Amino acid sequence: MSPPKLLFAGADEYQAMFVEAAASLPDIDLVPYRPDVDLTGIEYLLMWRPVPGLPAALPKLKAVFCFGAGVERLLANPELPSHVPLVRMVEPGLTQGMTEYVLWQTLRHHRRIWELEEAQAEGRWAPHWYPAAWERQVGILGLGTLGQAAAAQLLEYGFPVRGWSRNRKELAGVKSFAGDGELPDFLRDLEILICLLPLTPETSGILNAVNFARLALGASLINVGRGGHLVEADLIPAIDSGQLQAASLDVFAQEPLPPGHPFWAHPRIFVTPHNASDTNPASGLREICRQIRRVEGGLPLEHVADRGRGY
Ligand code: NDP
Ligand code: OXD
Repeated sequence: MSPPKLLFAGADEYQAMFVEAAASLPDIDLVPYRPDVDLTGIEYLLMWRPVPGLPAALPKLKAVFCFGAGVERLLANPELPSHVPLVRMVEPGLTQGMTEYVLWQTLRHHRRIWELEEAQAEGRWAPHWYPAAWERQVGILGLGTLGQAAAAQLLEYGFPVRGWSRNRKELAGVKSFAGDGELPDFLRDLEILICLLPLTPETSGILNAVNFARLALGASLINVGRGGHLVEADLIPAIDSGQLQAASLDVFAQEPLPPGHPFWAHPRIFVTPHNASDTNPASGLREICRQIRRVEGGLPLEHVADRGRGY
């Protein structure tokens, strides 16, 4: 029997890498998407940006795998049939990449690396003081797959970690806050705030001036969730007033970040191109194969997005 066909309509720049990784996987027949591709017999779809007309052209579709962990764009696509499950990407490569980014940026803010870089650029020998990791309050908005992995890594490095989620968590070493009512207590006096939330109507705009004012004076922001979490107009005034010392932003209201946007040139804003973490072709496809085997074996899919919750 021939293996199930998986149509790759993920990020175009990754297509060749996925085709290569799929060549060694006997469980699937990966079909790269092109407008003229033969769609006969496609049962599974790997998708990132909605492609007009695509789900409708696939009458045998059993599941859509989102190319990333954030499903807000695909959930908002009216062309996605309500009976077809949408699966969030949960795979070790994506988790590893995010854990690295969060640790890297947390250490950058903890040690105020930019002061050393500025001093070197000016040829100044300028040692500076920094607290011990265990004296630095770090908080993660969103304690899901990625937030939990980041929390575990930060704990390893000695940072005290708080987390905020809808439902309270029992995670060794993490102080858990749950629901809107506990958000102010979660934020109070935090020195490094990391956003790893999904974008939903409830979380949109959560990184705003009111919440910045609840943090410790001179706190840092790391936004790796979505651009829509940040009220962009509130950020530079918060940094310029000293409420925040700096920010690392991987995601933006408009991507690519437009030329001339004030974030590009601000000395206390570190910009990365929505690249904190990406699905790894080999481990991502292995995970999709595992899920397809579940479906073909009559088992339920895992990590199915909940359309009501929006993530
Ligand atoms: P999960 O679905 O596993 O976790 C989401 C977390 O957010 C859960 O802990 C959930 O709470 C919490 N949450 C959702 N809504 C609320 C709310 N209204 N109030 C409080 N907590 C809330 O997602 P992942 O960890 O896999 O991914 C998180 C996000 O990271 C993605 O949606 C995406 O936007 C972003 N991302 C960014 C990448 C990048 O490169 N920049 C790469 C990958 C992901 P509960 O546990 O109680 O349900
Ligand atoms: C994701 C992303 O959602 O890359 O996985 O942003």
